[in-house]
Order: sequence, then structure tokens, then C-alpha cells
Amino acid sequence: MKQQIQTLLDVVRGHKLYIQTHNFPDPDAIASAFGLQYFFRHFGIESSLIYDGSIDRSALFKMIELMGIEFTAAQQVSDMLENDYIVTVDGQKYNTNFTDLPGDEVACIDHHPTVIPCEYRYKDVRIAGSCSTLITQYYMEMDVPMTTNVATALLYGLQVDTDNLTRGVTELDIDVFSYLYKKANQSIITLISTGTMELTDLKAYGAAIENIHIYKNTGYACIPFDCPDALIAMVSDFILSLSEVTFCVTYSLRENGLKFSIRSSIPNLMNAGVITTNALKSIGGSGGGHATMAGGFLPIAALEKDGIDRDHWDGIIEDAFQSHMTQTN
Ligand SMILES: [Mn+2]
Repeated sequence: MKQQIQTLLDVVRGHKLYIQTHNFPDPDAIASAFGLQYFFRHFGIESSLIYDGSIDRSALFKMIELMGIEFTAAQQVSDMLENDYIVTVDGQKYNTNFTDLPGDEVACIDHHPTVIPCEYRYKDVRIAGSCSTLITQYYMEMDVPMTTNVATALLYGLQVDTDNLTRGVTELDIDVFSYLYKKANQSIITLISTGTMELTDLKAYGAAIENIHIYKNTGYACIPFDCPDALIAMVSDFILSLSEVTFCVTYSLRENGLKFSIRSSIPNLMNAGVITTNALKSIGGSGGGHATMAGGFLPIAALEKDGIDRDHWDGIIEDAFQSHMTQTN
């Protein structure tokens, strides 16, 4: 492991360096980028944190502000060159939620399963509860001191991605948790994690509640307007909290397609990533993810191609998921 991390340092040293997260970054993505930036700094390597899309949750603003994170939107960076280096964190090149910026993606650190493979000079893709987990392990392995802000960010990232250590947790996540817990500032986490809901979010919850349909312990809910990814995920978590629901498919209607968030509370029986990949593929969309949580997209063109009108979209989606559940069980 030490040797592997040394390889990463050797690869990035001496280049103009960016650490890029997936678009519309979440706490784990931001924490991973921030943690890696400080890790590199310990070895005299400077880097800038960058993302595409936007940051639209108040909890994320609080996180960035309270932890002193410098994070720049890609639109504001006009001087990136093709031979500048990029390390991707919490996401991989060619993912639908990962903009291909001009720089060269030389390294990737991610905890998601690979959808489209890509060659990097350094690749650390391992299934874990969070990407923050992998970054923390770098500090532990290399004995790099960690600031309180970095520990707080990484702990928050780990907590959010694993839903407070109840989702997709590995042994490494537990080790990392106890390491971070001693170093982090708990009161900052409390401050960020309370009041994460915004008044406008209630509209999405209301629509999902209105439209929810439950069939054989699977909840389907359409939010008939455009919602940010993070909000669809929150609504999906909410639907999964119903006692009648063990698997749920939530989607939001956007101008060019439907954006999906899928959850499974019985990942051994119903693997969210596998079911999502197969179900969406069968109707012209794409997606994937972990056994407990997945995401995807279905272009409207795919539905309209077969002359299916809006009234039948929900039925088509339900049939697609339902038929791929029985195949993977
Ligand atoms: Mn993550």
C-alpha cells in the first residue's frame, strides 16, 4: 500500500495539478478532494480543487465555509492546459456525472464500481463506504498528520455516504471511523448536519408522496419536475424509510430525460446497482452503482422513440425494474 501511494506522489509531482470531483459534488466528494489536497501538501505538492456543475445545497456551503475549503467551479478556470494533471476523486472519467475537462486524468481514486473502464497512471478503485475512507487510509499508511478541519470533513463525508455507518460499510470504514472520530470536531459536524432540509425541498417530497406507488415492497415515486441530484437522493432515502418498502426507485422529470435514484435495504437479495444497470439499459437508459444505492438516467428520446406517451412512462419504468428484479434474485 505504501509503495502504491508513493507511486501516486511520483506521478503527480512537478505538474500543475487539479483534483476534480464528480459534477454537483456531495460531502464525500468535497471531503475527499480537500483531504487529498492536504495530503499532497505534506509532500510539497500543491493542487487546486475543481468541480463542474454547481453547489446548490446550503449544507455544502456551510461545510466549505466552516472548514476553509477552496473549491473552484470549472467555468471559472480558463487556464487549464491539456498537459496539466487531474486526479479524479469520488468519480471516474467517462462517468455520465463527470465532465471531461482539458487536463490529463492521470490518476483516479474512487469507491464506486467502474462503469466504463479508463486507463490511468495511478488507479485506486476499491469498494468502500466512502471515498473519504480511501483518502484517510493514505494518511494512516503514510503517517501524515491530519488537521482538525481535514478530519472533520472526511468524517462527515464518511457519515453521509454510509448513512451514519448503516449502508455499504466495510471493515476499512470502521477502522477509518475510529481514527477520524478522535481527530474531528464533532460540533462542526452537528452544525452542518442539522437543518440540511430547505423549505423548497418540501415541494419534491410532497410530489413524491402524492405519486408513490408500492408494488411487492418496491416503492416507485415520480417527481414531475426538475430536482437537483442531491434532493432526489434525499427523497429516495425518505421513501426507503417506509416500513412497507425494501427497494425504491425515485425519479425526477428533467427537460431531456428522467434522473433516477435507487435504494435497496436488502442488497444481498436485491442489488440496486445491478438491477438499475439492467433495467435502465432495457429501455434505452443507463445507470449503475452500489448494491445499496444507485443512480441513472433515461433520455426522453428513448421513450418517445417508440411513440410511448407520457401517461405510460411510469408503467414502462416499473415493468423494466420489476422484470430485472426477478432475474437477479
Ligand atoms: Mn462517495
